[in-house]
Amino acid sequence: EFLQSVENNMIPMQQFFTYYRCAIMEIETKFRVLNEQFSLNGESNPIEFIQSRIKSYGSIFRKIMTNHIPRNVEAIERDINDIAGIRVVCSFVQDIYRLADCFLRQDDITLIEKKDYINNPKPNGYRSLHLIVAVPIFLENEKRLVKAEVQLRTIAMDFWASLEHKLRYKKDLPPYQLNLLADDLKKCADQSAEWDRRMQDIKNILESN
Ligand code: 0O2
Repeated sequence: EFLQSVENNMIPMQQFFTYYRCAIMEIETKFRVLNEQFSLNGESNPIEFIQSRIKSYGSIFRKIMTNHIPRNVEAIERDINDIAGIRVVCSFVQDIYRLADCFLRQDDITLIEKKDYINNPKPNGYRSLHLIVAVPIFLENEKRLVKAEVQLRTIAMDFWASLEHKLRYKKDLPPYQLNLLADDLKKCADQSAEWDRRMQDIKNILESN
């Protein structure tokens, strides 16, 4: 049904997803270039790894249903920000903000929204810096602005989020057990935030001497 709604709006499915794949390529390259440049300055590479994904049909369709998004291409492009998702994982929190600043200063990147869940974690303990951006992609006869969600996190934040993600989809446990696990995960989130702070402090001391 979702496929049909996109096809009916004249953008063949393959082309629709190609735009987002191109946006991912552009953004990944920008972060890889920054990673190289930081190492030229005599610093170690700030990025541990980058993971990118195109949102699945099922997941796009669920969002259409839960957020009551009209089933046409314009609405899907306008209302779903994370069809293209790029996750940049670093060791240290300060590198996240530095990379985000360098990326956002580039004159072809338009910031649509910034959500700082590092300084303002979600109540469950989730931390990451989210940037919703638009990036131009250059095709044979047109330039197209494509939206993407960039998530920047530390290894510790990423480790936590992947475990918490499993809990979110675990519906077959009794509620009391889910609550206990959620409480435990919140404690782990607080401890990992503390760990990130201490590791950063140690790095700063090592670099200042
Ligand atoms: P998936 O499976 O990772 O794609 P929006 O996406 O804008 O409609 P919201 O909540 O305003 O909804 O956006 P937000 O807070 O920026 O979160 C979007 C994405 O961040 C999520 O995508 C997750 O990848 C991640 N995220 C946000 N909160 C949490 C959390 O509490 N735990 C974990 N593990 N990840 C989180 P999706 O589409 O929900 O999921």
